[in-house]
Amino acid sequence: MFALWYLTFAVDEIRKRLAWLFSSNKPAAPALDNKPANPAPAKESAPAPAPAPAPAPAPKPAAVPAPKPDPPKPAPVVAKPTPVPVPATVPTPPKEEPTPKPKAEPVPAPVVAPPKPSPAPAKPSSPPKQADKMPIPLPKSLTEANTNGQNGNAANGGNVDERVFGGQQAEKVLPAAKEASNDFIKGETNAFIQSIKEAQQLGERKQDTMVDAAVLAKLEEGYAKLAASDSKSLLKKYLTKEVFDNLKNKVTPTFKSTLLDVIQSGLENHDSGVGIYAPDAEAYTVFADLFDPIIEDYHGGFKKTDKHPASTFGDVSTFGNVDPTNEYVISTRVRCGRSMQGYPFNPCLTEAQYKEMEGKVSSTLSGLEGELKGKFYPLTGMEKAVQQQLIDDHFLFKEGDRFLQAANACRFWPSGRGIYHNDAKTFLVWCNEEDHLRIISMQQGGDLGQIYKRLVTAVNEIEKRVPFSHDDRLGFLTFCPTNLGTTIRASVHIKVPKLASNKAKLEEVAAKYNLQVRGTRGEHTEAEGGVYDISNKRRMGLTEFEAVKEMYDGITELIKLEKSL
Ligand code: ADP
Ligand code: CIR
Repeated sequence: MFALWYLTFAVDEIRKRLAWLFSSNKPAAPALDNKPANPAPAKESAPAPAPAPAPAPAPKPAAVPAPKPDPPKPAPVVAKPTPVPVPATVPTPPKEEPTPKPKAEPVPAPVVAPPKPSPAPAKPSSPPKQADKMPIPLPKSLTEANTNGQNGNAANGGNVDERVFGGQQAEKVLPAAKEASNDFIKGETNAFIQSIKEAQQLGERKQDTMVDAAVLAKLEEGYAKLAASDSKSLLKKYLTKEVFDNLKNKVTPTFKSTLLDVIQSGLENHDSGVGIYAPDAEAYTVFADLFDPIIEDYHGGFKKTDKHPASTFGDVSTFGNVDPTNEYVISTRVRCGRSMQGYPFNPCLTEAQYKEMEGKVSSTLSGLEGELKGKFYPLTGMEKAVQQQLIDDHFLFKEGDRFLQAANACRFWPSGRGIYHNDAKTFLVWCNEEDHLRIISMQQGGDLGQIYKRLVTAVNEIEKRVPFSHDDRLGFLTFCPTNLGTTIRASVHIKVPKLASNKAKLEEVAAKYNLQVRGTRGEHTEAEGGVYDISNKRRMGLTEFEAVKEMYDGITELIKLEKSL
């Protein structure tokens, strides 16, 4: 009778502990709104020149709670030095605790050195989801006592044996009954421990593929609003309900980036042209159902089965002056983007990494000679007037880009951001704005040949010193899918008043030659004084040489047309 009572008691006790164990592991109910208590300044609709130097922007609790903890598994997609397979930039385990992934900061700003990729951090995003990372704890009574055959700590509640047989009660127990019960309990306990371990493993596996409730709620809400909007973005065009449902629970293996990390810029900015970014290189694979059709649409037919050609700058002395009579073209610029191996994209970078990268870029560029010789200017500490002048003169990236901010790409601004340029400002390198590096060659007039030659020389020199992320299919890896492949944007600032008298017509004609029209201060800006920025649109599925030629040929045709009107 007594033995039976003990057995019942003991089994019941174990059940209770098991229940506690599982309930204690449930992810804390995530707040539906992850925004920080002090929400960052409302989204600016324009690059509004950031005023005050803004002290370290308080991490804005990303719109997305994505915790991005340590990067454990070998990401399938990892960036390789130059020629590499699918994955991309990848990381090494985060060096520091994931910091909150602030969403966007207003104020902006600088660079670094030698190759050697450094450890990649975890994705600092919103409040680290503790529940995701914490292994399910075993009750002390089970881990210590039952597994070791020793008594647990009574102060902590003691283990089952102690609570059943300990103290006064134990003395009243018949030795045989105690032994029988003990064996039974131990057997049951071992089975429980085994099942708990299995549950832990299952839980950990699940955490790799599950998205928490707060992210899902934001996704559902954002998707519904986008679907009901008149947005012309490629995001809206290709994020069908089917694709959305298929992707909403996925996360990237290393940084745990979610669909929200990918699309939140387009969800917050319905006037986006594209609307998505890759928070980390693996996102291009995990969220391929969305990236692939957008890439195909933007890059003029680059299919998911296509492979980007090998990097080919071709004969740099091929191009001449795109406007020999100097009547239309004010200035010409060719840029390319590069991501440093071993570092993820903006949303996953820690502040320490930003600074480390800046150091590497700065020291690497300090080794350049001749026409490329220059100096690195960190944004941190740069006088506002100097910064604004550089922006006004089209040398420096603007500040407060709401599309980038919404994508969590402006965290820790201006830390790690900066610009390198030679004295003539014909060769420049942006550090850690949208991409890790933007390598730029530009000058007044239309001498594309000279500008391209300078760019190619610079890229070759820098590539000797820094390993960049490259994928066999996608080419050079960048944060925005519009820049993949060659990453080349060759543009002219041009005045074609007759053609531009009808902006829609200008865009239509430009599109015929695969050209894109932007405003004077770049993307998402208006033309000032009739000056348009016209450049090659596609960057994938063709070589660097062909991308530049596309601009050269197209502008030549536009000038002919302007002359004929
Ligand atoms: P990107 O994507 O190439 O970095 P943006 O559209 O953001 O381009 O423009 C960045 C800066 O480069 C802007 O200040 C823009 O005016 C300037 N820019 C682009 N093309 C030219 C050009 N041909 N001549 C002078 N400035 C240019
Ligand atoms: C948009 O969707 O309009 C912005 N996210 C910009 C997209 C393309 N431009 C870019 O800088 N690569």
